[in-house]
Amino acid sequence: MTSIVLEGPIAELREQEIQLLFDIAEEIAKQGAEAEEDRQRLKLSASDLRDMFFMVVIVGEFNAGKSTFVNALLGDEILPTGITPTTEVIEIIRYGDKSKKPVMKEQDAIREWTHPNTGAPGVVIVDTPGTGSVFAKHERIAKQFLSRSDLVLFIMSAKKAFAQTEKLYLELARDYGKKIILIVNQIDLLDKQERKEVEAFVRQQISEMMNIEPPIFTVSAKQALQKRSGGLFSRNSGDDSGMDAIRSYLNQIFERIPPAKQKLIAQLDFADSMISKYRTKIDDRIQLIGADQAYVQELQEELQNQAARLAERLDITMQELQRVFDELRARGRKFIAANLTITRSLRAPDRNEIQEKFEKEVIGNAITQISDISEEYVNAVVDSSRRYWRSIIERLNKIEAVLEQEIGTPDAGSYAEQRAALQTAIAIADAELKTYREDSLAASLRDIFATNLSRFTTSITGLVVGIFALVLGISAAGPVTATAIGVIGTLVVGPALVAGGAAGTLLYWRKLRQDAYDELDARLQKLSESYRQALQDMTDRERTRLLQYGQEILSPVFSRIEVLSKRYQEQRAALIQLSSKSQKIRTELERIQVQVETTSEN
Ligand SMILES: Nc1nc2c(ncn2[C@@H]2O[C@H](COP(=O)(O)OP(=O)(O)OP(=O)(O)O)[C@@H](O)[C@H]2O)c(=O)[nH]1
Ligand SMILES: [Mg+2]
Repeated sequence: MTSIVLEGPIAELREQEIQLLFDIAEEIAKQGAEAEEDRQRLKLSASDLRDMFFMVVIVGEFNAGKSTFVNALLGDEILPTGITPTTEVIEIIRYGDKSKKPVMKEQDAIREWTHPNTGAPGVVIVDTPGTGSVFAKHERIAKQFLSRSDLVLFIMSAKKAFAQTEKLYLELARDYGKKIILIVNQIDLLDKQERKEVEAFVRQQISEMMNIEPPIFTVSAKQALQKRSGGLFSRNSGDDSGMDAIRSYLNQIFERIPPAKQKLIAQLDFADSMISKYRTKIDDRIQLIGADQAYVQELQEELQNQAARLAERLDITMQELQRVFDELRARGRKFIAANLTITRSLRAPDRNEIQEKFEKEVIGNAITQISDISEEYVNAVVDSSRRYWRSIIERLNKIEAVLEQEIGTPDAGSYAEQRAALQTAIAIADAELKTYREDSLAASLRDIFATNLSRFTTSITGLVVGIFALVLGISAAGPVTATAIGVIGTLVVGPALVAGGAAGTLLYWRKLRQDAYDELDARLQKLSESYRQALQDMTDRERTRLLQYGQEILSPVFSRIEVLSKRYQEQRAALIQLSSKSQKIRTELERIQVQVETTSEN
């Protein structure tokens, strides 16, 4: 096999470029199966760089005249041509002795020839089965050669320009960053006017559809072949087939920059196209995951806000309750001051009358107020919790929708896990939401409050009535409550009653009232405490529920998203680094003068 031996700086650059191609292949391996094809291409490119031949690949629709064109370039009719789909294998023509027999390779998918007219040592011409032909079984290999190519000659028939499959191959070549030359063949079948029209049409189509502007040539491969002017780079054969213009263009390409350097540049272009392809992919993912993270942040903030709102709301409620209790206290004191007096005691009031009076004047509508306020709080908590859980579910669903776009990517595995975790999170949030529907929270609190209140009413009226009964000796109205006896007994009754005398009596009554005030305060304090406690407990339970959900259910979901995001950032950084390596090689490559020596080896 003939190959180019490189020496000096360009040999060093070749090594760097081979390394770069391998590094890219390794980096994109992280993208899993979807990158497998590209990885193979990169490795092939690297090994092509070792062989160091410049590969000119001919592609186009079947019957466009590709094989005829190659024969015309060689000035030798070695490849089969015909009006039916003809080329069945990839035909590789290397530089070398023509007398060698062609060799079949790669399970008969490739046939290798040698011919002295490939143009220069190191230049290889590759003819492919036509796109859209019955031999598309070799399509995969044809595409492989397209990706390895250093120069693509795209042949179209003047009679049938721009078939669908042609467009696909052109796009592929463009996306690989290949240098493309477009050749409109069979122009002998058109008159002068038609040629112009076809050329204009092709130029317009390729610029509009592909957004590229490759050089376009028109040719009659058939006529060129008849002239038998051989050699890729032979000039001025003097035929009017259009082949001369193509040859001189190719000559220019190689004169300006020798094949070895072109090869390095072409493969560097390919490397760059791979880097940018995967950068786009990763950037897209970073954007997606960024959306996830934004939702996640919103969720976490929402969680904090919700807890803070609960605390705030509880404060306001407690203030409202306190006002009611304060009023209750003021009325209670007034009642005691007005009724627990010597004058009043002389009138010997009826026990039921006192109880009624106390309930009417002191308790009044406090019970309704208290239960209204607390009920309002419970309802507010239930409402906002409901809203909260609904918004959690909605946001989680959004994240799930984002994740769904990621299914089928190499990270599908971790996304599947992520989704499972999310679904669990959603199910739990759903269940939480349901608990409010059953309204058990409000009901249980209402029970607690009802019990508290009735206990209070009973005990405070019992206390007051008991004091009156004991002091005024109206126990005939009914039994004095044990509580009242207990309180009064230990506090004042005994010693005061014994004291006697006018001053003693006054003192006694003052002390009695003071004790009654204290007792009222203490009981109110206890009641208000029990309210605060019940509301606080409920609020705490709610907060715990939120925080626990945050820690146990949401955190794992979030941390996985963060891990993914970090991974993507790393991948992006790695690609950026590879890109700057490539840039460095390119700069070096453009600077050096290439010393090319050729040798033959086998
Ligand atoms: N008139 C005319 N016919 C041509 C020209 N070039 C090729 N042909 C004819 O077109 C037919 C197809 O040519 P091929 O070279 O086999 O075409 P191909 O693109 O290699 O076709 P596949 O191998 O099937 O993909 C043959 O009959 C050729 O003789 C040309 O410039 N003018
Ligand atoms: Mg052919």
